[in-house]
Amino acid sequence: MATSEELHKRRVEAVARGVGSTIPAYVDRAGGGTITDVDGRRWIDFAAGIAVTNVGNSAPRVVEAVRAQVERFTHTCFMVAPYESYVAVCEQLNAVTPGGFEKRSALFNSGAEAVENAVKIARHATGRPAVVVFDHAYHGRTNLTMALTAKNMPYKHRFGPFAGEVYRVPMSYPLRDGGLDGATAAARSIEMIEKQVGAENVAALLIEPIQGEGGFVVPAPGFLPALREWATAAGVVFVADEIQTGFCRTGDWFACAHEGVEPDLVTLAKGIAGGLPLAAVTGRAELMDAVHVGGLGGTYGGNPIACAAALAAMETMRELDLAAAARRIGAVMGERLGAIAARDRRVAEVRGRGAMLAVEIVVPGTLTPDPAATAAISAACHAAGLLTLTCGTYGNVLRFLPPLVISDDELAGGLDILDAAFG
Ligand code: PLZ
Repeated sequence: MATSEELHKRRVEAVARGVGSTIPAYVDRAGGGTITDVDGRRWIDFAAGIAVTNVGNSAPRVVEAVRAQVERFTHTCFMVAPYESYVAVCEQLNAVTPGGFEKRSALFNSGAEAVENAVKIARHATGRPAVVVFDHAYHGRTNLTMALTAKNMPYKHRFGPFAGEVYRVPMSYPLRDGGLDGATAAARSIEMIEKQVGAENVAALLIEPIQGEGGFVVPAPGFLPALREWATAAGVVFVADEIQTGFCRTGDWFACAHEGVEPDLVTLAKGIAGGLPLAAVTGRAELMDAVHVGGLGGTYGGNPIACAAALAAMETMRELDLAAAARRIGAVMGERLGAIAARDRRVAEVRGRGAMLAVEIVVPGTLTPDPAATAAISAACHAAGLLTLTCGTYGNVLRFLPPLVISDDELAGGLDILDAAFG
């Protein structure tokens, strides 16, 4: 087998430079909480492929379901010749997402595509043009979702012009907004919408209940409920982007549930299918069904292999109670991160929920972001055998997203490496 170094040489000659990788090691196999490269080096996995392999890599039920489906048929296109698993995935999503009302779902391939479709549905159903998003938001890399995403580098730089009718308002970011309470932070955002856009022009308010790429920003309690309440009164479709927070990651099936918020539409991807590409929009039947027949779709949306994987992944989440596992992981991680924060003044804050935790790194005694220190700590983790990711508008957040099936030993081992990386 070629070595990672040899593969990297080939990659540089074959793969476009614009596609980056966190580590220069090439994967041979991955499972549970570990990734092994072609040279036999191992990393404890605190990335889960960016919050995708919540059920673990090659989870047994997923492997079995995919294998069985591949042998029956690989693709007919649901828009041409439909099949049961697509319907079954939609039934389950309608049942597990927050909100007791009648729902419908539609399936797509990627998170960005789900977000695009949520906006299409909200615009079609309301007849209004504007979409409101937040500072630090991340919603994808397609043209519309680049417009919805906040951060220029690397996501938007020189890729414009961008789609119109997108308006950005402040996020509740307790560390950086002087600790505004949720209701006050929401009032500030709402006033900006009403003054600068006009509620009657707004089709959708789109928000990550805990921001992912933007820095694992957890809004102050009350922020999401206040926005939800305003959206209801204003006839605005409240869209929760649960692409990173979803499928047990935060200790509940969906992050909105922690504050009892019921979105009109939810965008889903990542954790939904144990690593196979699948995404969805789930929401109120009257909004979803407002769109004319043929108005939603795509060649591969709800591919049968991905649907089989999703059914198996959701079964695994129920069987192993991965929401409870995420809460346990969060308790263990939170304690260790708290101890690091207590001794290292570069840690401004430990935040997140369940198995979606992060630390924000600053110049001690200030709130000045320190992306260089963040990158150095992350690099030390990689060198010592722990795969960590960074995020944040300022590149100064170290985030931890282990698979929810990680063993106690792997989790403890990973936290030991992290602890040592802080020095
Ligand atoms: N919405 C909340 O987190 C994807 C992006 C990685 P796709 N986040 C990882 C990168 O650098 O491209 C994401 C997300 C939220 C939407 C998306 C987009 O999902 O499946 O990557 O299109």
